[in-house]
Formats: sequence, structure tokens, C-alpha cells
Amino acid sequence: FSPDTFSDSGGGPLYVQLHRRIAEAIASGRLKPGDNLPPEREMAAMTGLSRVTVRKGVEALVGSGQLIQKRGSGTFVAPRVERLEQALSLLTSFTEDMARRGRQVESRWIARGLHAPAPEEVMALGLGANDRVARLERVRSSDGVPLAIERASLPASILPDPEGVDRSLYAVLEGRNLRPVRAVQRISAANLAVKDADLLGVPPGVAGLRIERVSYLPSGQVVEFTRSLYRGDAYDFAVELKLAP
Ligand code: 16G
Repeated sequence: FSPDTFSDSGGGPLYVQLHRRIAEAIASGRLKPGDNLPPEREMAAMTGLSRVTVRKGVEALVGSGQLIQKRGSGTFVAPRVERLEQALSLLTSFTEDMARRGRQVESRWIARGLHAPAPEEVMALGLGANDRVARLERVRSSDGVPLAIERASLPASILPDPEGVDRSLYAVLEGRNLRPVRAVQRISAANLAVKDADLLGVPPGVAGLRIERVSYLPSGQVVEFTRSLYRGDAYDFAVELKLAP
């Protein structure tokens, strides 16, 4: 990024020119995922641009998700995510979905325990006045890339020991003959709030998908009410449609 590549005449505002140069360097592979960008002061010296201009150009790339800023350690080229196609018609678990793709699963626990239910949990799970709820909150990652935040609520009568779930919730339920056989799922658009974006390693405000799943036993009893946030830049949901009768 030598100073002579930026021009006052033509090429648009200087910060846009810097934005374009960095985006091109990422696209061509000169800057690779994980590479650390020099501090603002050094970039200003390298380019002959003011620090304000450098900051604006970098902020624009952070906003579009191409760069990530980590407090205390600087600015990095964001990891590239490979988009995953996820079928919507099968009642599978995250662990099964990843195993089918030959991918490793890592889950980071945010919370796991028994609680008094919130009103929406009472409604969704059909709980009684004194019933408790098991809550499992995890960041689900695959091959080192965080993909989704899942907040599952189950009646304590189904899962009295949430700490007993280590890897796969569905595997635990299956082992107890409580695997759901039917589910209703809703998907809506969401811009990720700062806290959730941080957990997923993406810039705040980027597009996410909010997914709600309510799943049932053959008896009709609700097994889980799960609210998830999936990364919009990582998932394509696909479903086969048939001609209406
Ligand atoms: C899926 C389900 C989630 C379920 C989880 C169990 C969606 C949106 N969510 O991710 O409802 O609790 O699988 O996964 O599909 P596990 O068996 O790997 O713990």
C-alpha cells in the first residue's frame, strides 16, 4: 500500500480507495485469513493517509465482515467460512448433521442447569405451576468455526440432569427412549446483537437466522423448545417442494 497508489483526483474518497485495496488483497490471497493488519498508526505512515481515513476504511471492512477487530490484539483478516447446505425436512441433531459431512463438532457451554421456567417456556413446553426447566446454552462450532448459538429448554421431567449432556443432546435422549420424532421449526431473520455476534466471532449487526424448534415425542409430549441463532454467512437452508394437491 504505497502512498502513490492513492489519488486525490478520481477513484473516490480516500477511505473507499483504501477499503478497495484491502478487499482486493484479501480476494487475491495476498492477505490471508488470520493475518494481522498493522496498527492504524503504521498503516497511516505506510499509505500516506491520515489516521482518520485509515480508521474509516478499516471500519468499513469490519462492518462487512472481512476484517475482525479483537480488543487488545488488533485487526485480523476474518476466517473464510464455507457455506453449509442444511436440509429442512429431516429431524436431525447438530452432531449428526456434522458427522454426515465428516466434520468435527465442538460445543462451548454458556449455561447448563435447572431453573424456574420463563413464561414462554411454560407456554411452549406445556409446563405446570411447579415444573422446572432444563436449560442448555451452547455455541456450536465445527472444525474451529463457530456456526450457531443454541438455547434449548426441556421439561425437567424429560431431562432432570442437564449436566449429564456432554456432547449430543439427541444422543442422550435417544439412550433414554425420549428422542423426538416430529418437530415444528420457524426461521426468521435477525441482525446479531453485540453479545451474540461476539460469541459467533462476527461483527455486530450482521445477518443471522433465528430458528425456533419445538419437538415432540410420539405421544405428543413436547421434548424441547430450542431457540437458536445461526450465522447467515454460513448456512443455506434447503427444502424439496412438491406440487400442491
Ligand atoms: C439441532 C437443533 C436443536 C437440537 C440440537 C441437538 C436446529 C435449529 N436445532 O441443532 O433443536 O437441540 O440439534 O444437537 O436444527 P446435539 O444432539 O448435537 O446436541
